[in-house]
Amino acid sequence: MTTDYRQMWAELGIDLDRHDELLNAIAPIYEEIYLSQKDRPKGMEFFDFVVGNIHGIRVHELRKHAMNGSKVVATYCVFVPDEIVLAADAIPVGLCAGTQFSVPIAEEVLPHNTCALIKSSFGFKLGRTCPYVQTSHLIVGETTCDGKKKMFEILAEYHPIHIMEVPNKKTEAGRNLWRGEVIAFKEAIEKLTGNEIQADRLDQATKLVNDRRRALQRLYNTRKARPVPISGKDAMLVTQVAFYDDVARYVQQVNALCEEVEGRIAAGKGGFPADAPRILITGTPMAIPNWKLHHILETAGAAVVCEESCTGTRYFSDLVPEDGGTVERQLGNIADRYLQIHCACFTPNDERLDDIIRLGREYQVDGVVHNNLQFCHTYANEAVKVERVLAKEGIPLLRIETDYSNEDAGQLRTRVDAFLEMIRK
Ligand code: BJ8
Repeated sequence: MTTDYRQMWAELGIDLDRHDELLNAIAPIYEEIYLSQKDRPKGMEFFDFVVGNIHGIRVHELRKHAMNGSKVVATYCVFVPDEIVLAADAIPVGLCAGTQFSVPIAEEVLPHNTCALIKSSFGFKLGRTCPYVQTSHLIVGETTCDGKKKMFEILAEYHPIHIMEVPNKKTEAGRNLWRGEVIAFKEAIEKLTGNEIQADRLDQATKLVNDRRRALQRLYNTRKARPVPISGKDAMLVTQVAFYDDVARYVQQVNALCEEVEGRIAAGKGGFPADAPRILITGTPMAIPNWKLHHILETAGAAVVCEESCTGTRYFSDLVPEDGGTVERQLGNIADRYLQIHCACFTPNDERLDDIIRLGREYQVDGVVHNNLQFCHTYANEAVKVERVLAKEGIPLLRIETDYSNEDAGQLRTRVDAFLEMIRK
């Protein structure tokens, strides 16, 4: 892969030596974490191929699109409505933000005590190691947390940025503010692309993005079965790839995978023994290639059956109504749906607590792991309430605070082993 696309990466301004180091580091990790799993669904081959070519084929597609005069819009948060970007004939793409590799580069500028997700994403731009950001014409940031908000101010010195203001409260005033932000975003995208968004295009884009949500809902439903027919690692990878891939192709691949996995359920076939402890992970998102916690849990004998996070259920659980008909009405539908995301940036955010309990029951979990990126204060504080509601429900909880490095892997393993032992008693 490094030889095939070198010319393209050089043209994108990528630091080739550093980039080689990054790709060379990811390949063996993927091999160890993913390819070593036994009896995986055949449908995972597509996702292995996507990761194996993560900076190649898809970037090439985006670049071709850009060379034809179209635009690529990069995002860091599930609050940014892909529907609007697609309706203007632009392509949305979620940016790399899940590796320790880019953290030290970011720390040359940003404070050390900033969450790894923020540092990783900033480090990719600063170190010129992410071809997605290099291909994009606009980064869309948001005001979800203070660290990101201030990082975007600095990132704006390196790349064109549009910021969406996300309200702190889901009140009527908050809803109106957010509706205004969605309209402003639509106008910014129209200005960027030179395309005025039409009602039929917005309706089509809504249907397409809903298809992606429906496919992921279908996949997650299979994880409710006992034995669970697909590993948590694989299921999460499928969600992670959603942020990069062409939407229509992705929907087709996920549905094909679901068909196969549903066949496994019918045959009583699972990736884990039926009595493997079933774990729900909740908390901060896990961007590619952050697979650490799933790997530790599943190699310790647990089955991760659900993720309540933005690389999990928060990404796809609610559909946008498909009854638009006018641009104005559909923008309202979009704004209202996105405001249903239960991110810890809201106060109060009790709906997330309800979600955790509901998902715990639906997926018949034996325990919950609260995954917190170090220095993420919103999720760390909300974990106090998560702990209380789970205690009331009698569901064991393990609170983890970690980053992207592997330094704490041994310690995490010990804590996970003790947690699973307690569950098994
Ligand atoms: S909607 S969870 S994707 S903001 S982990 S950068 S909150 S300090 S990622 Fe998120 Fe959107 Fe919310 Fe989802 Fe800040 Fe916390 Fe870091 Fe975070």
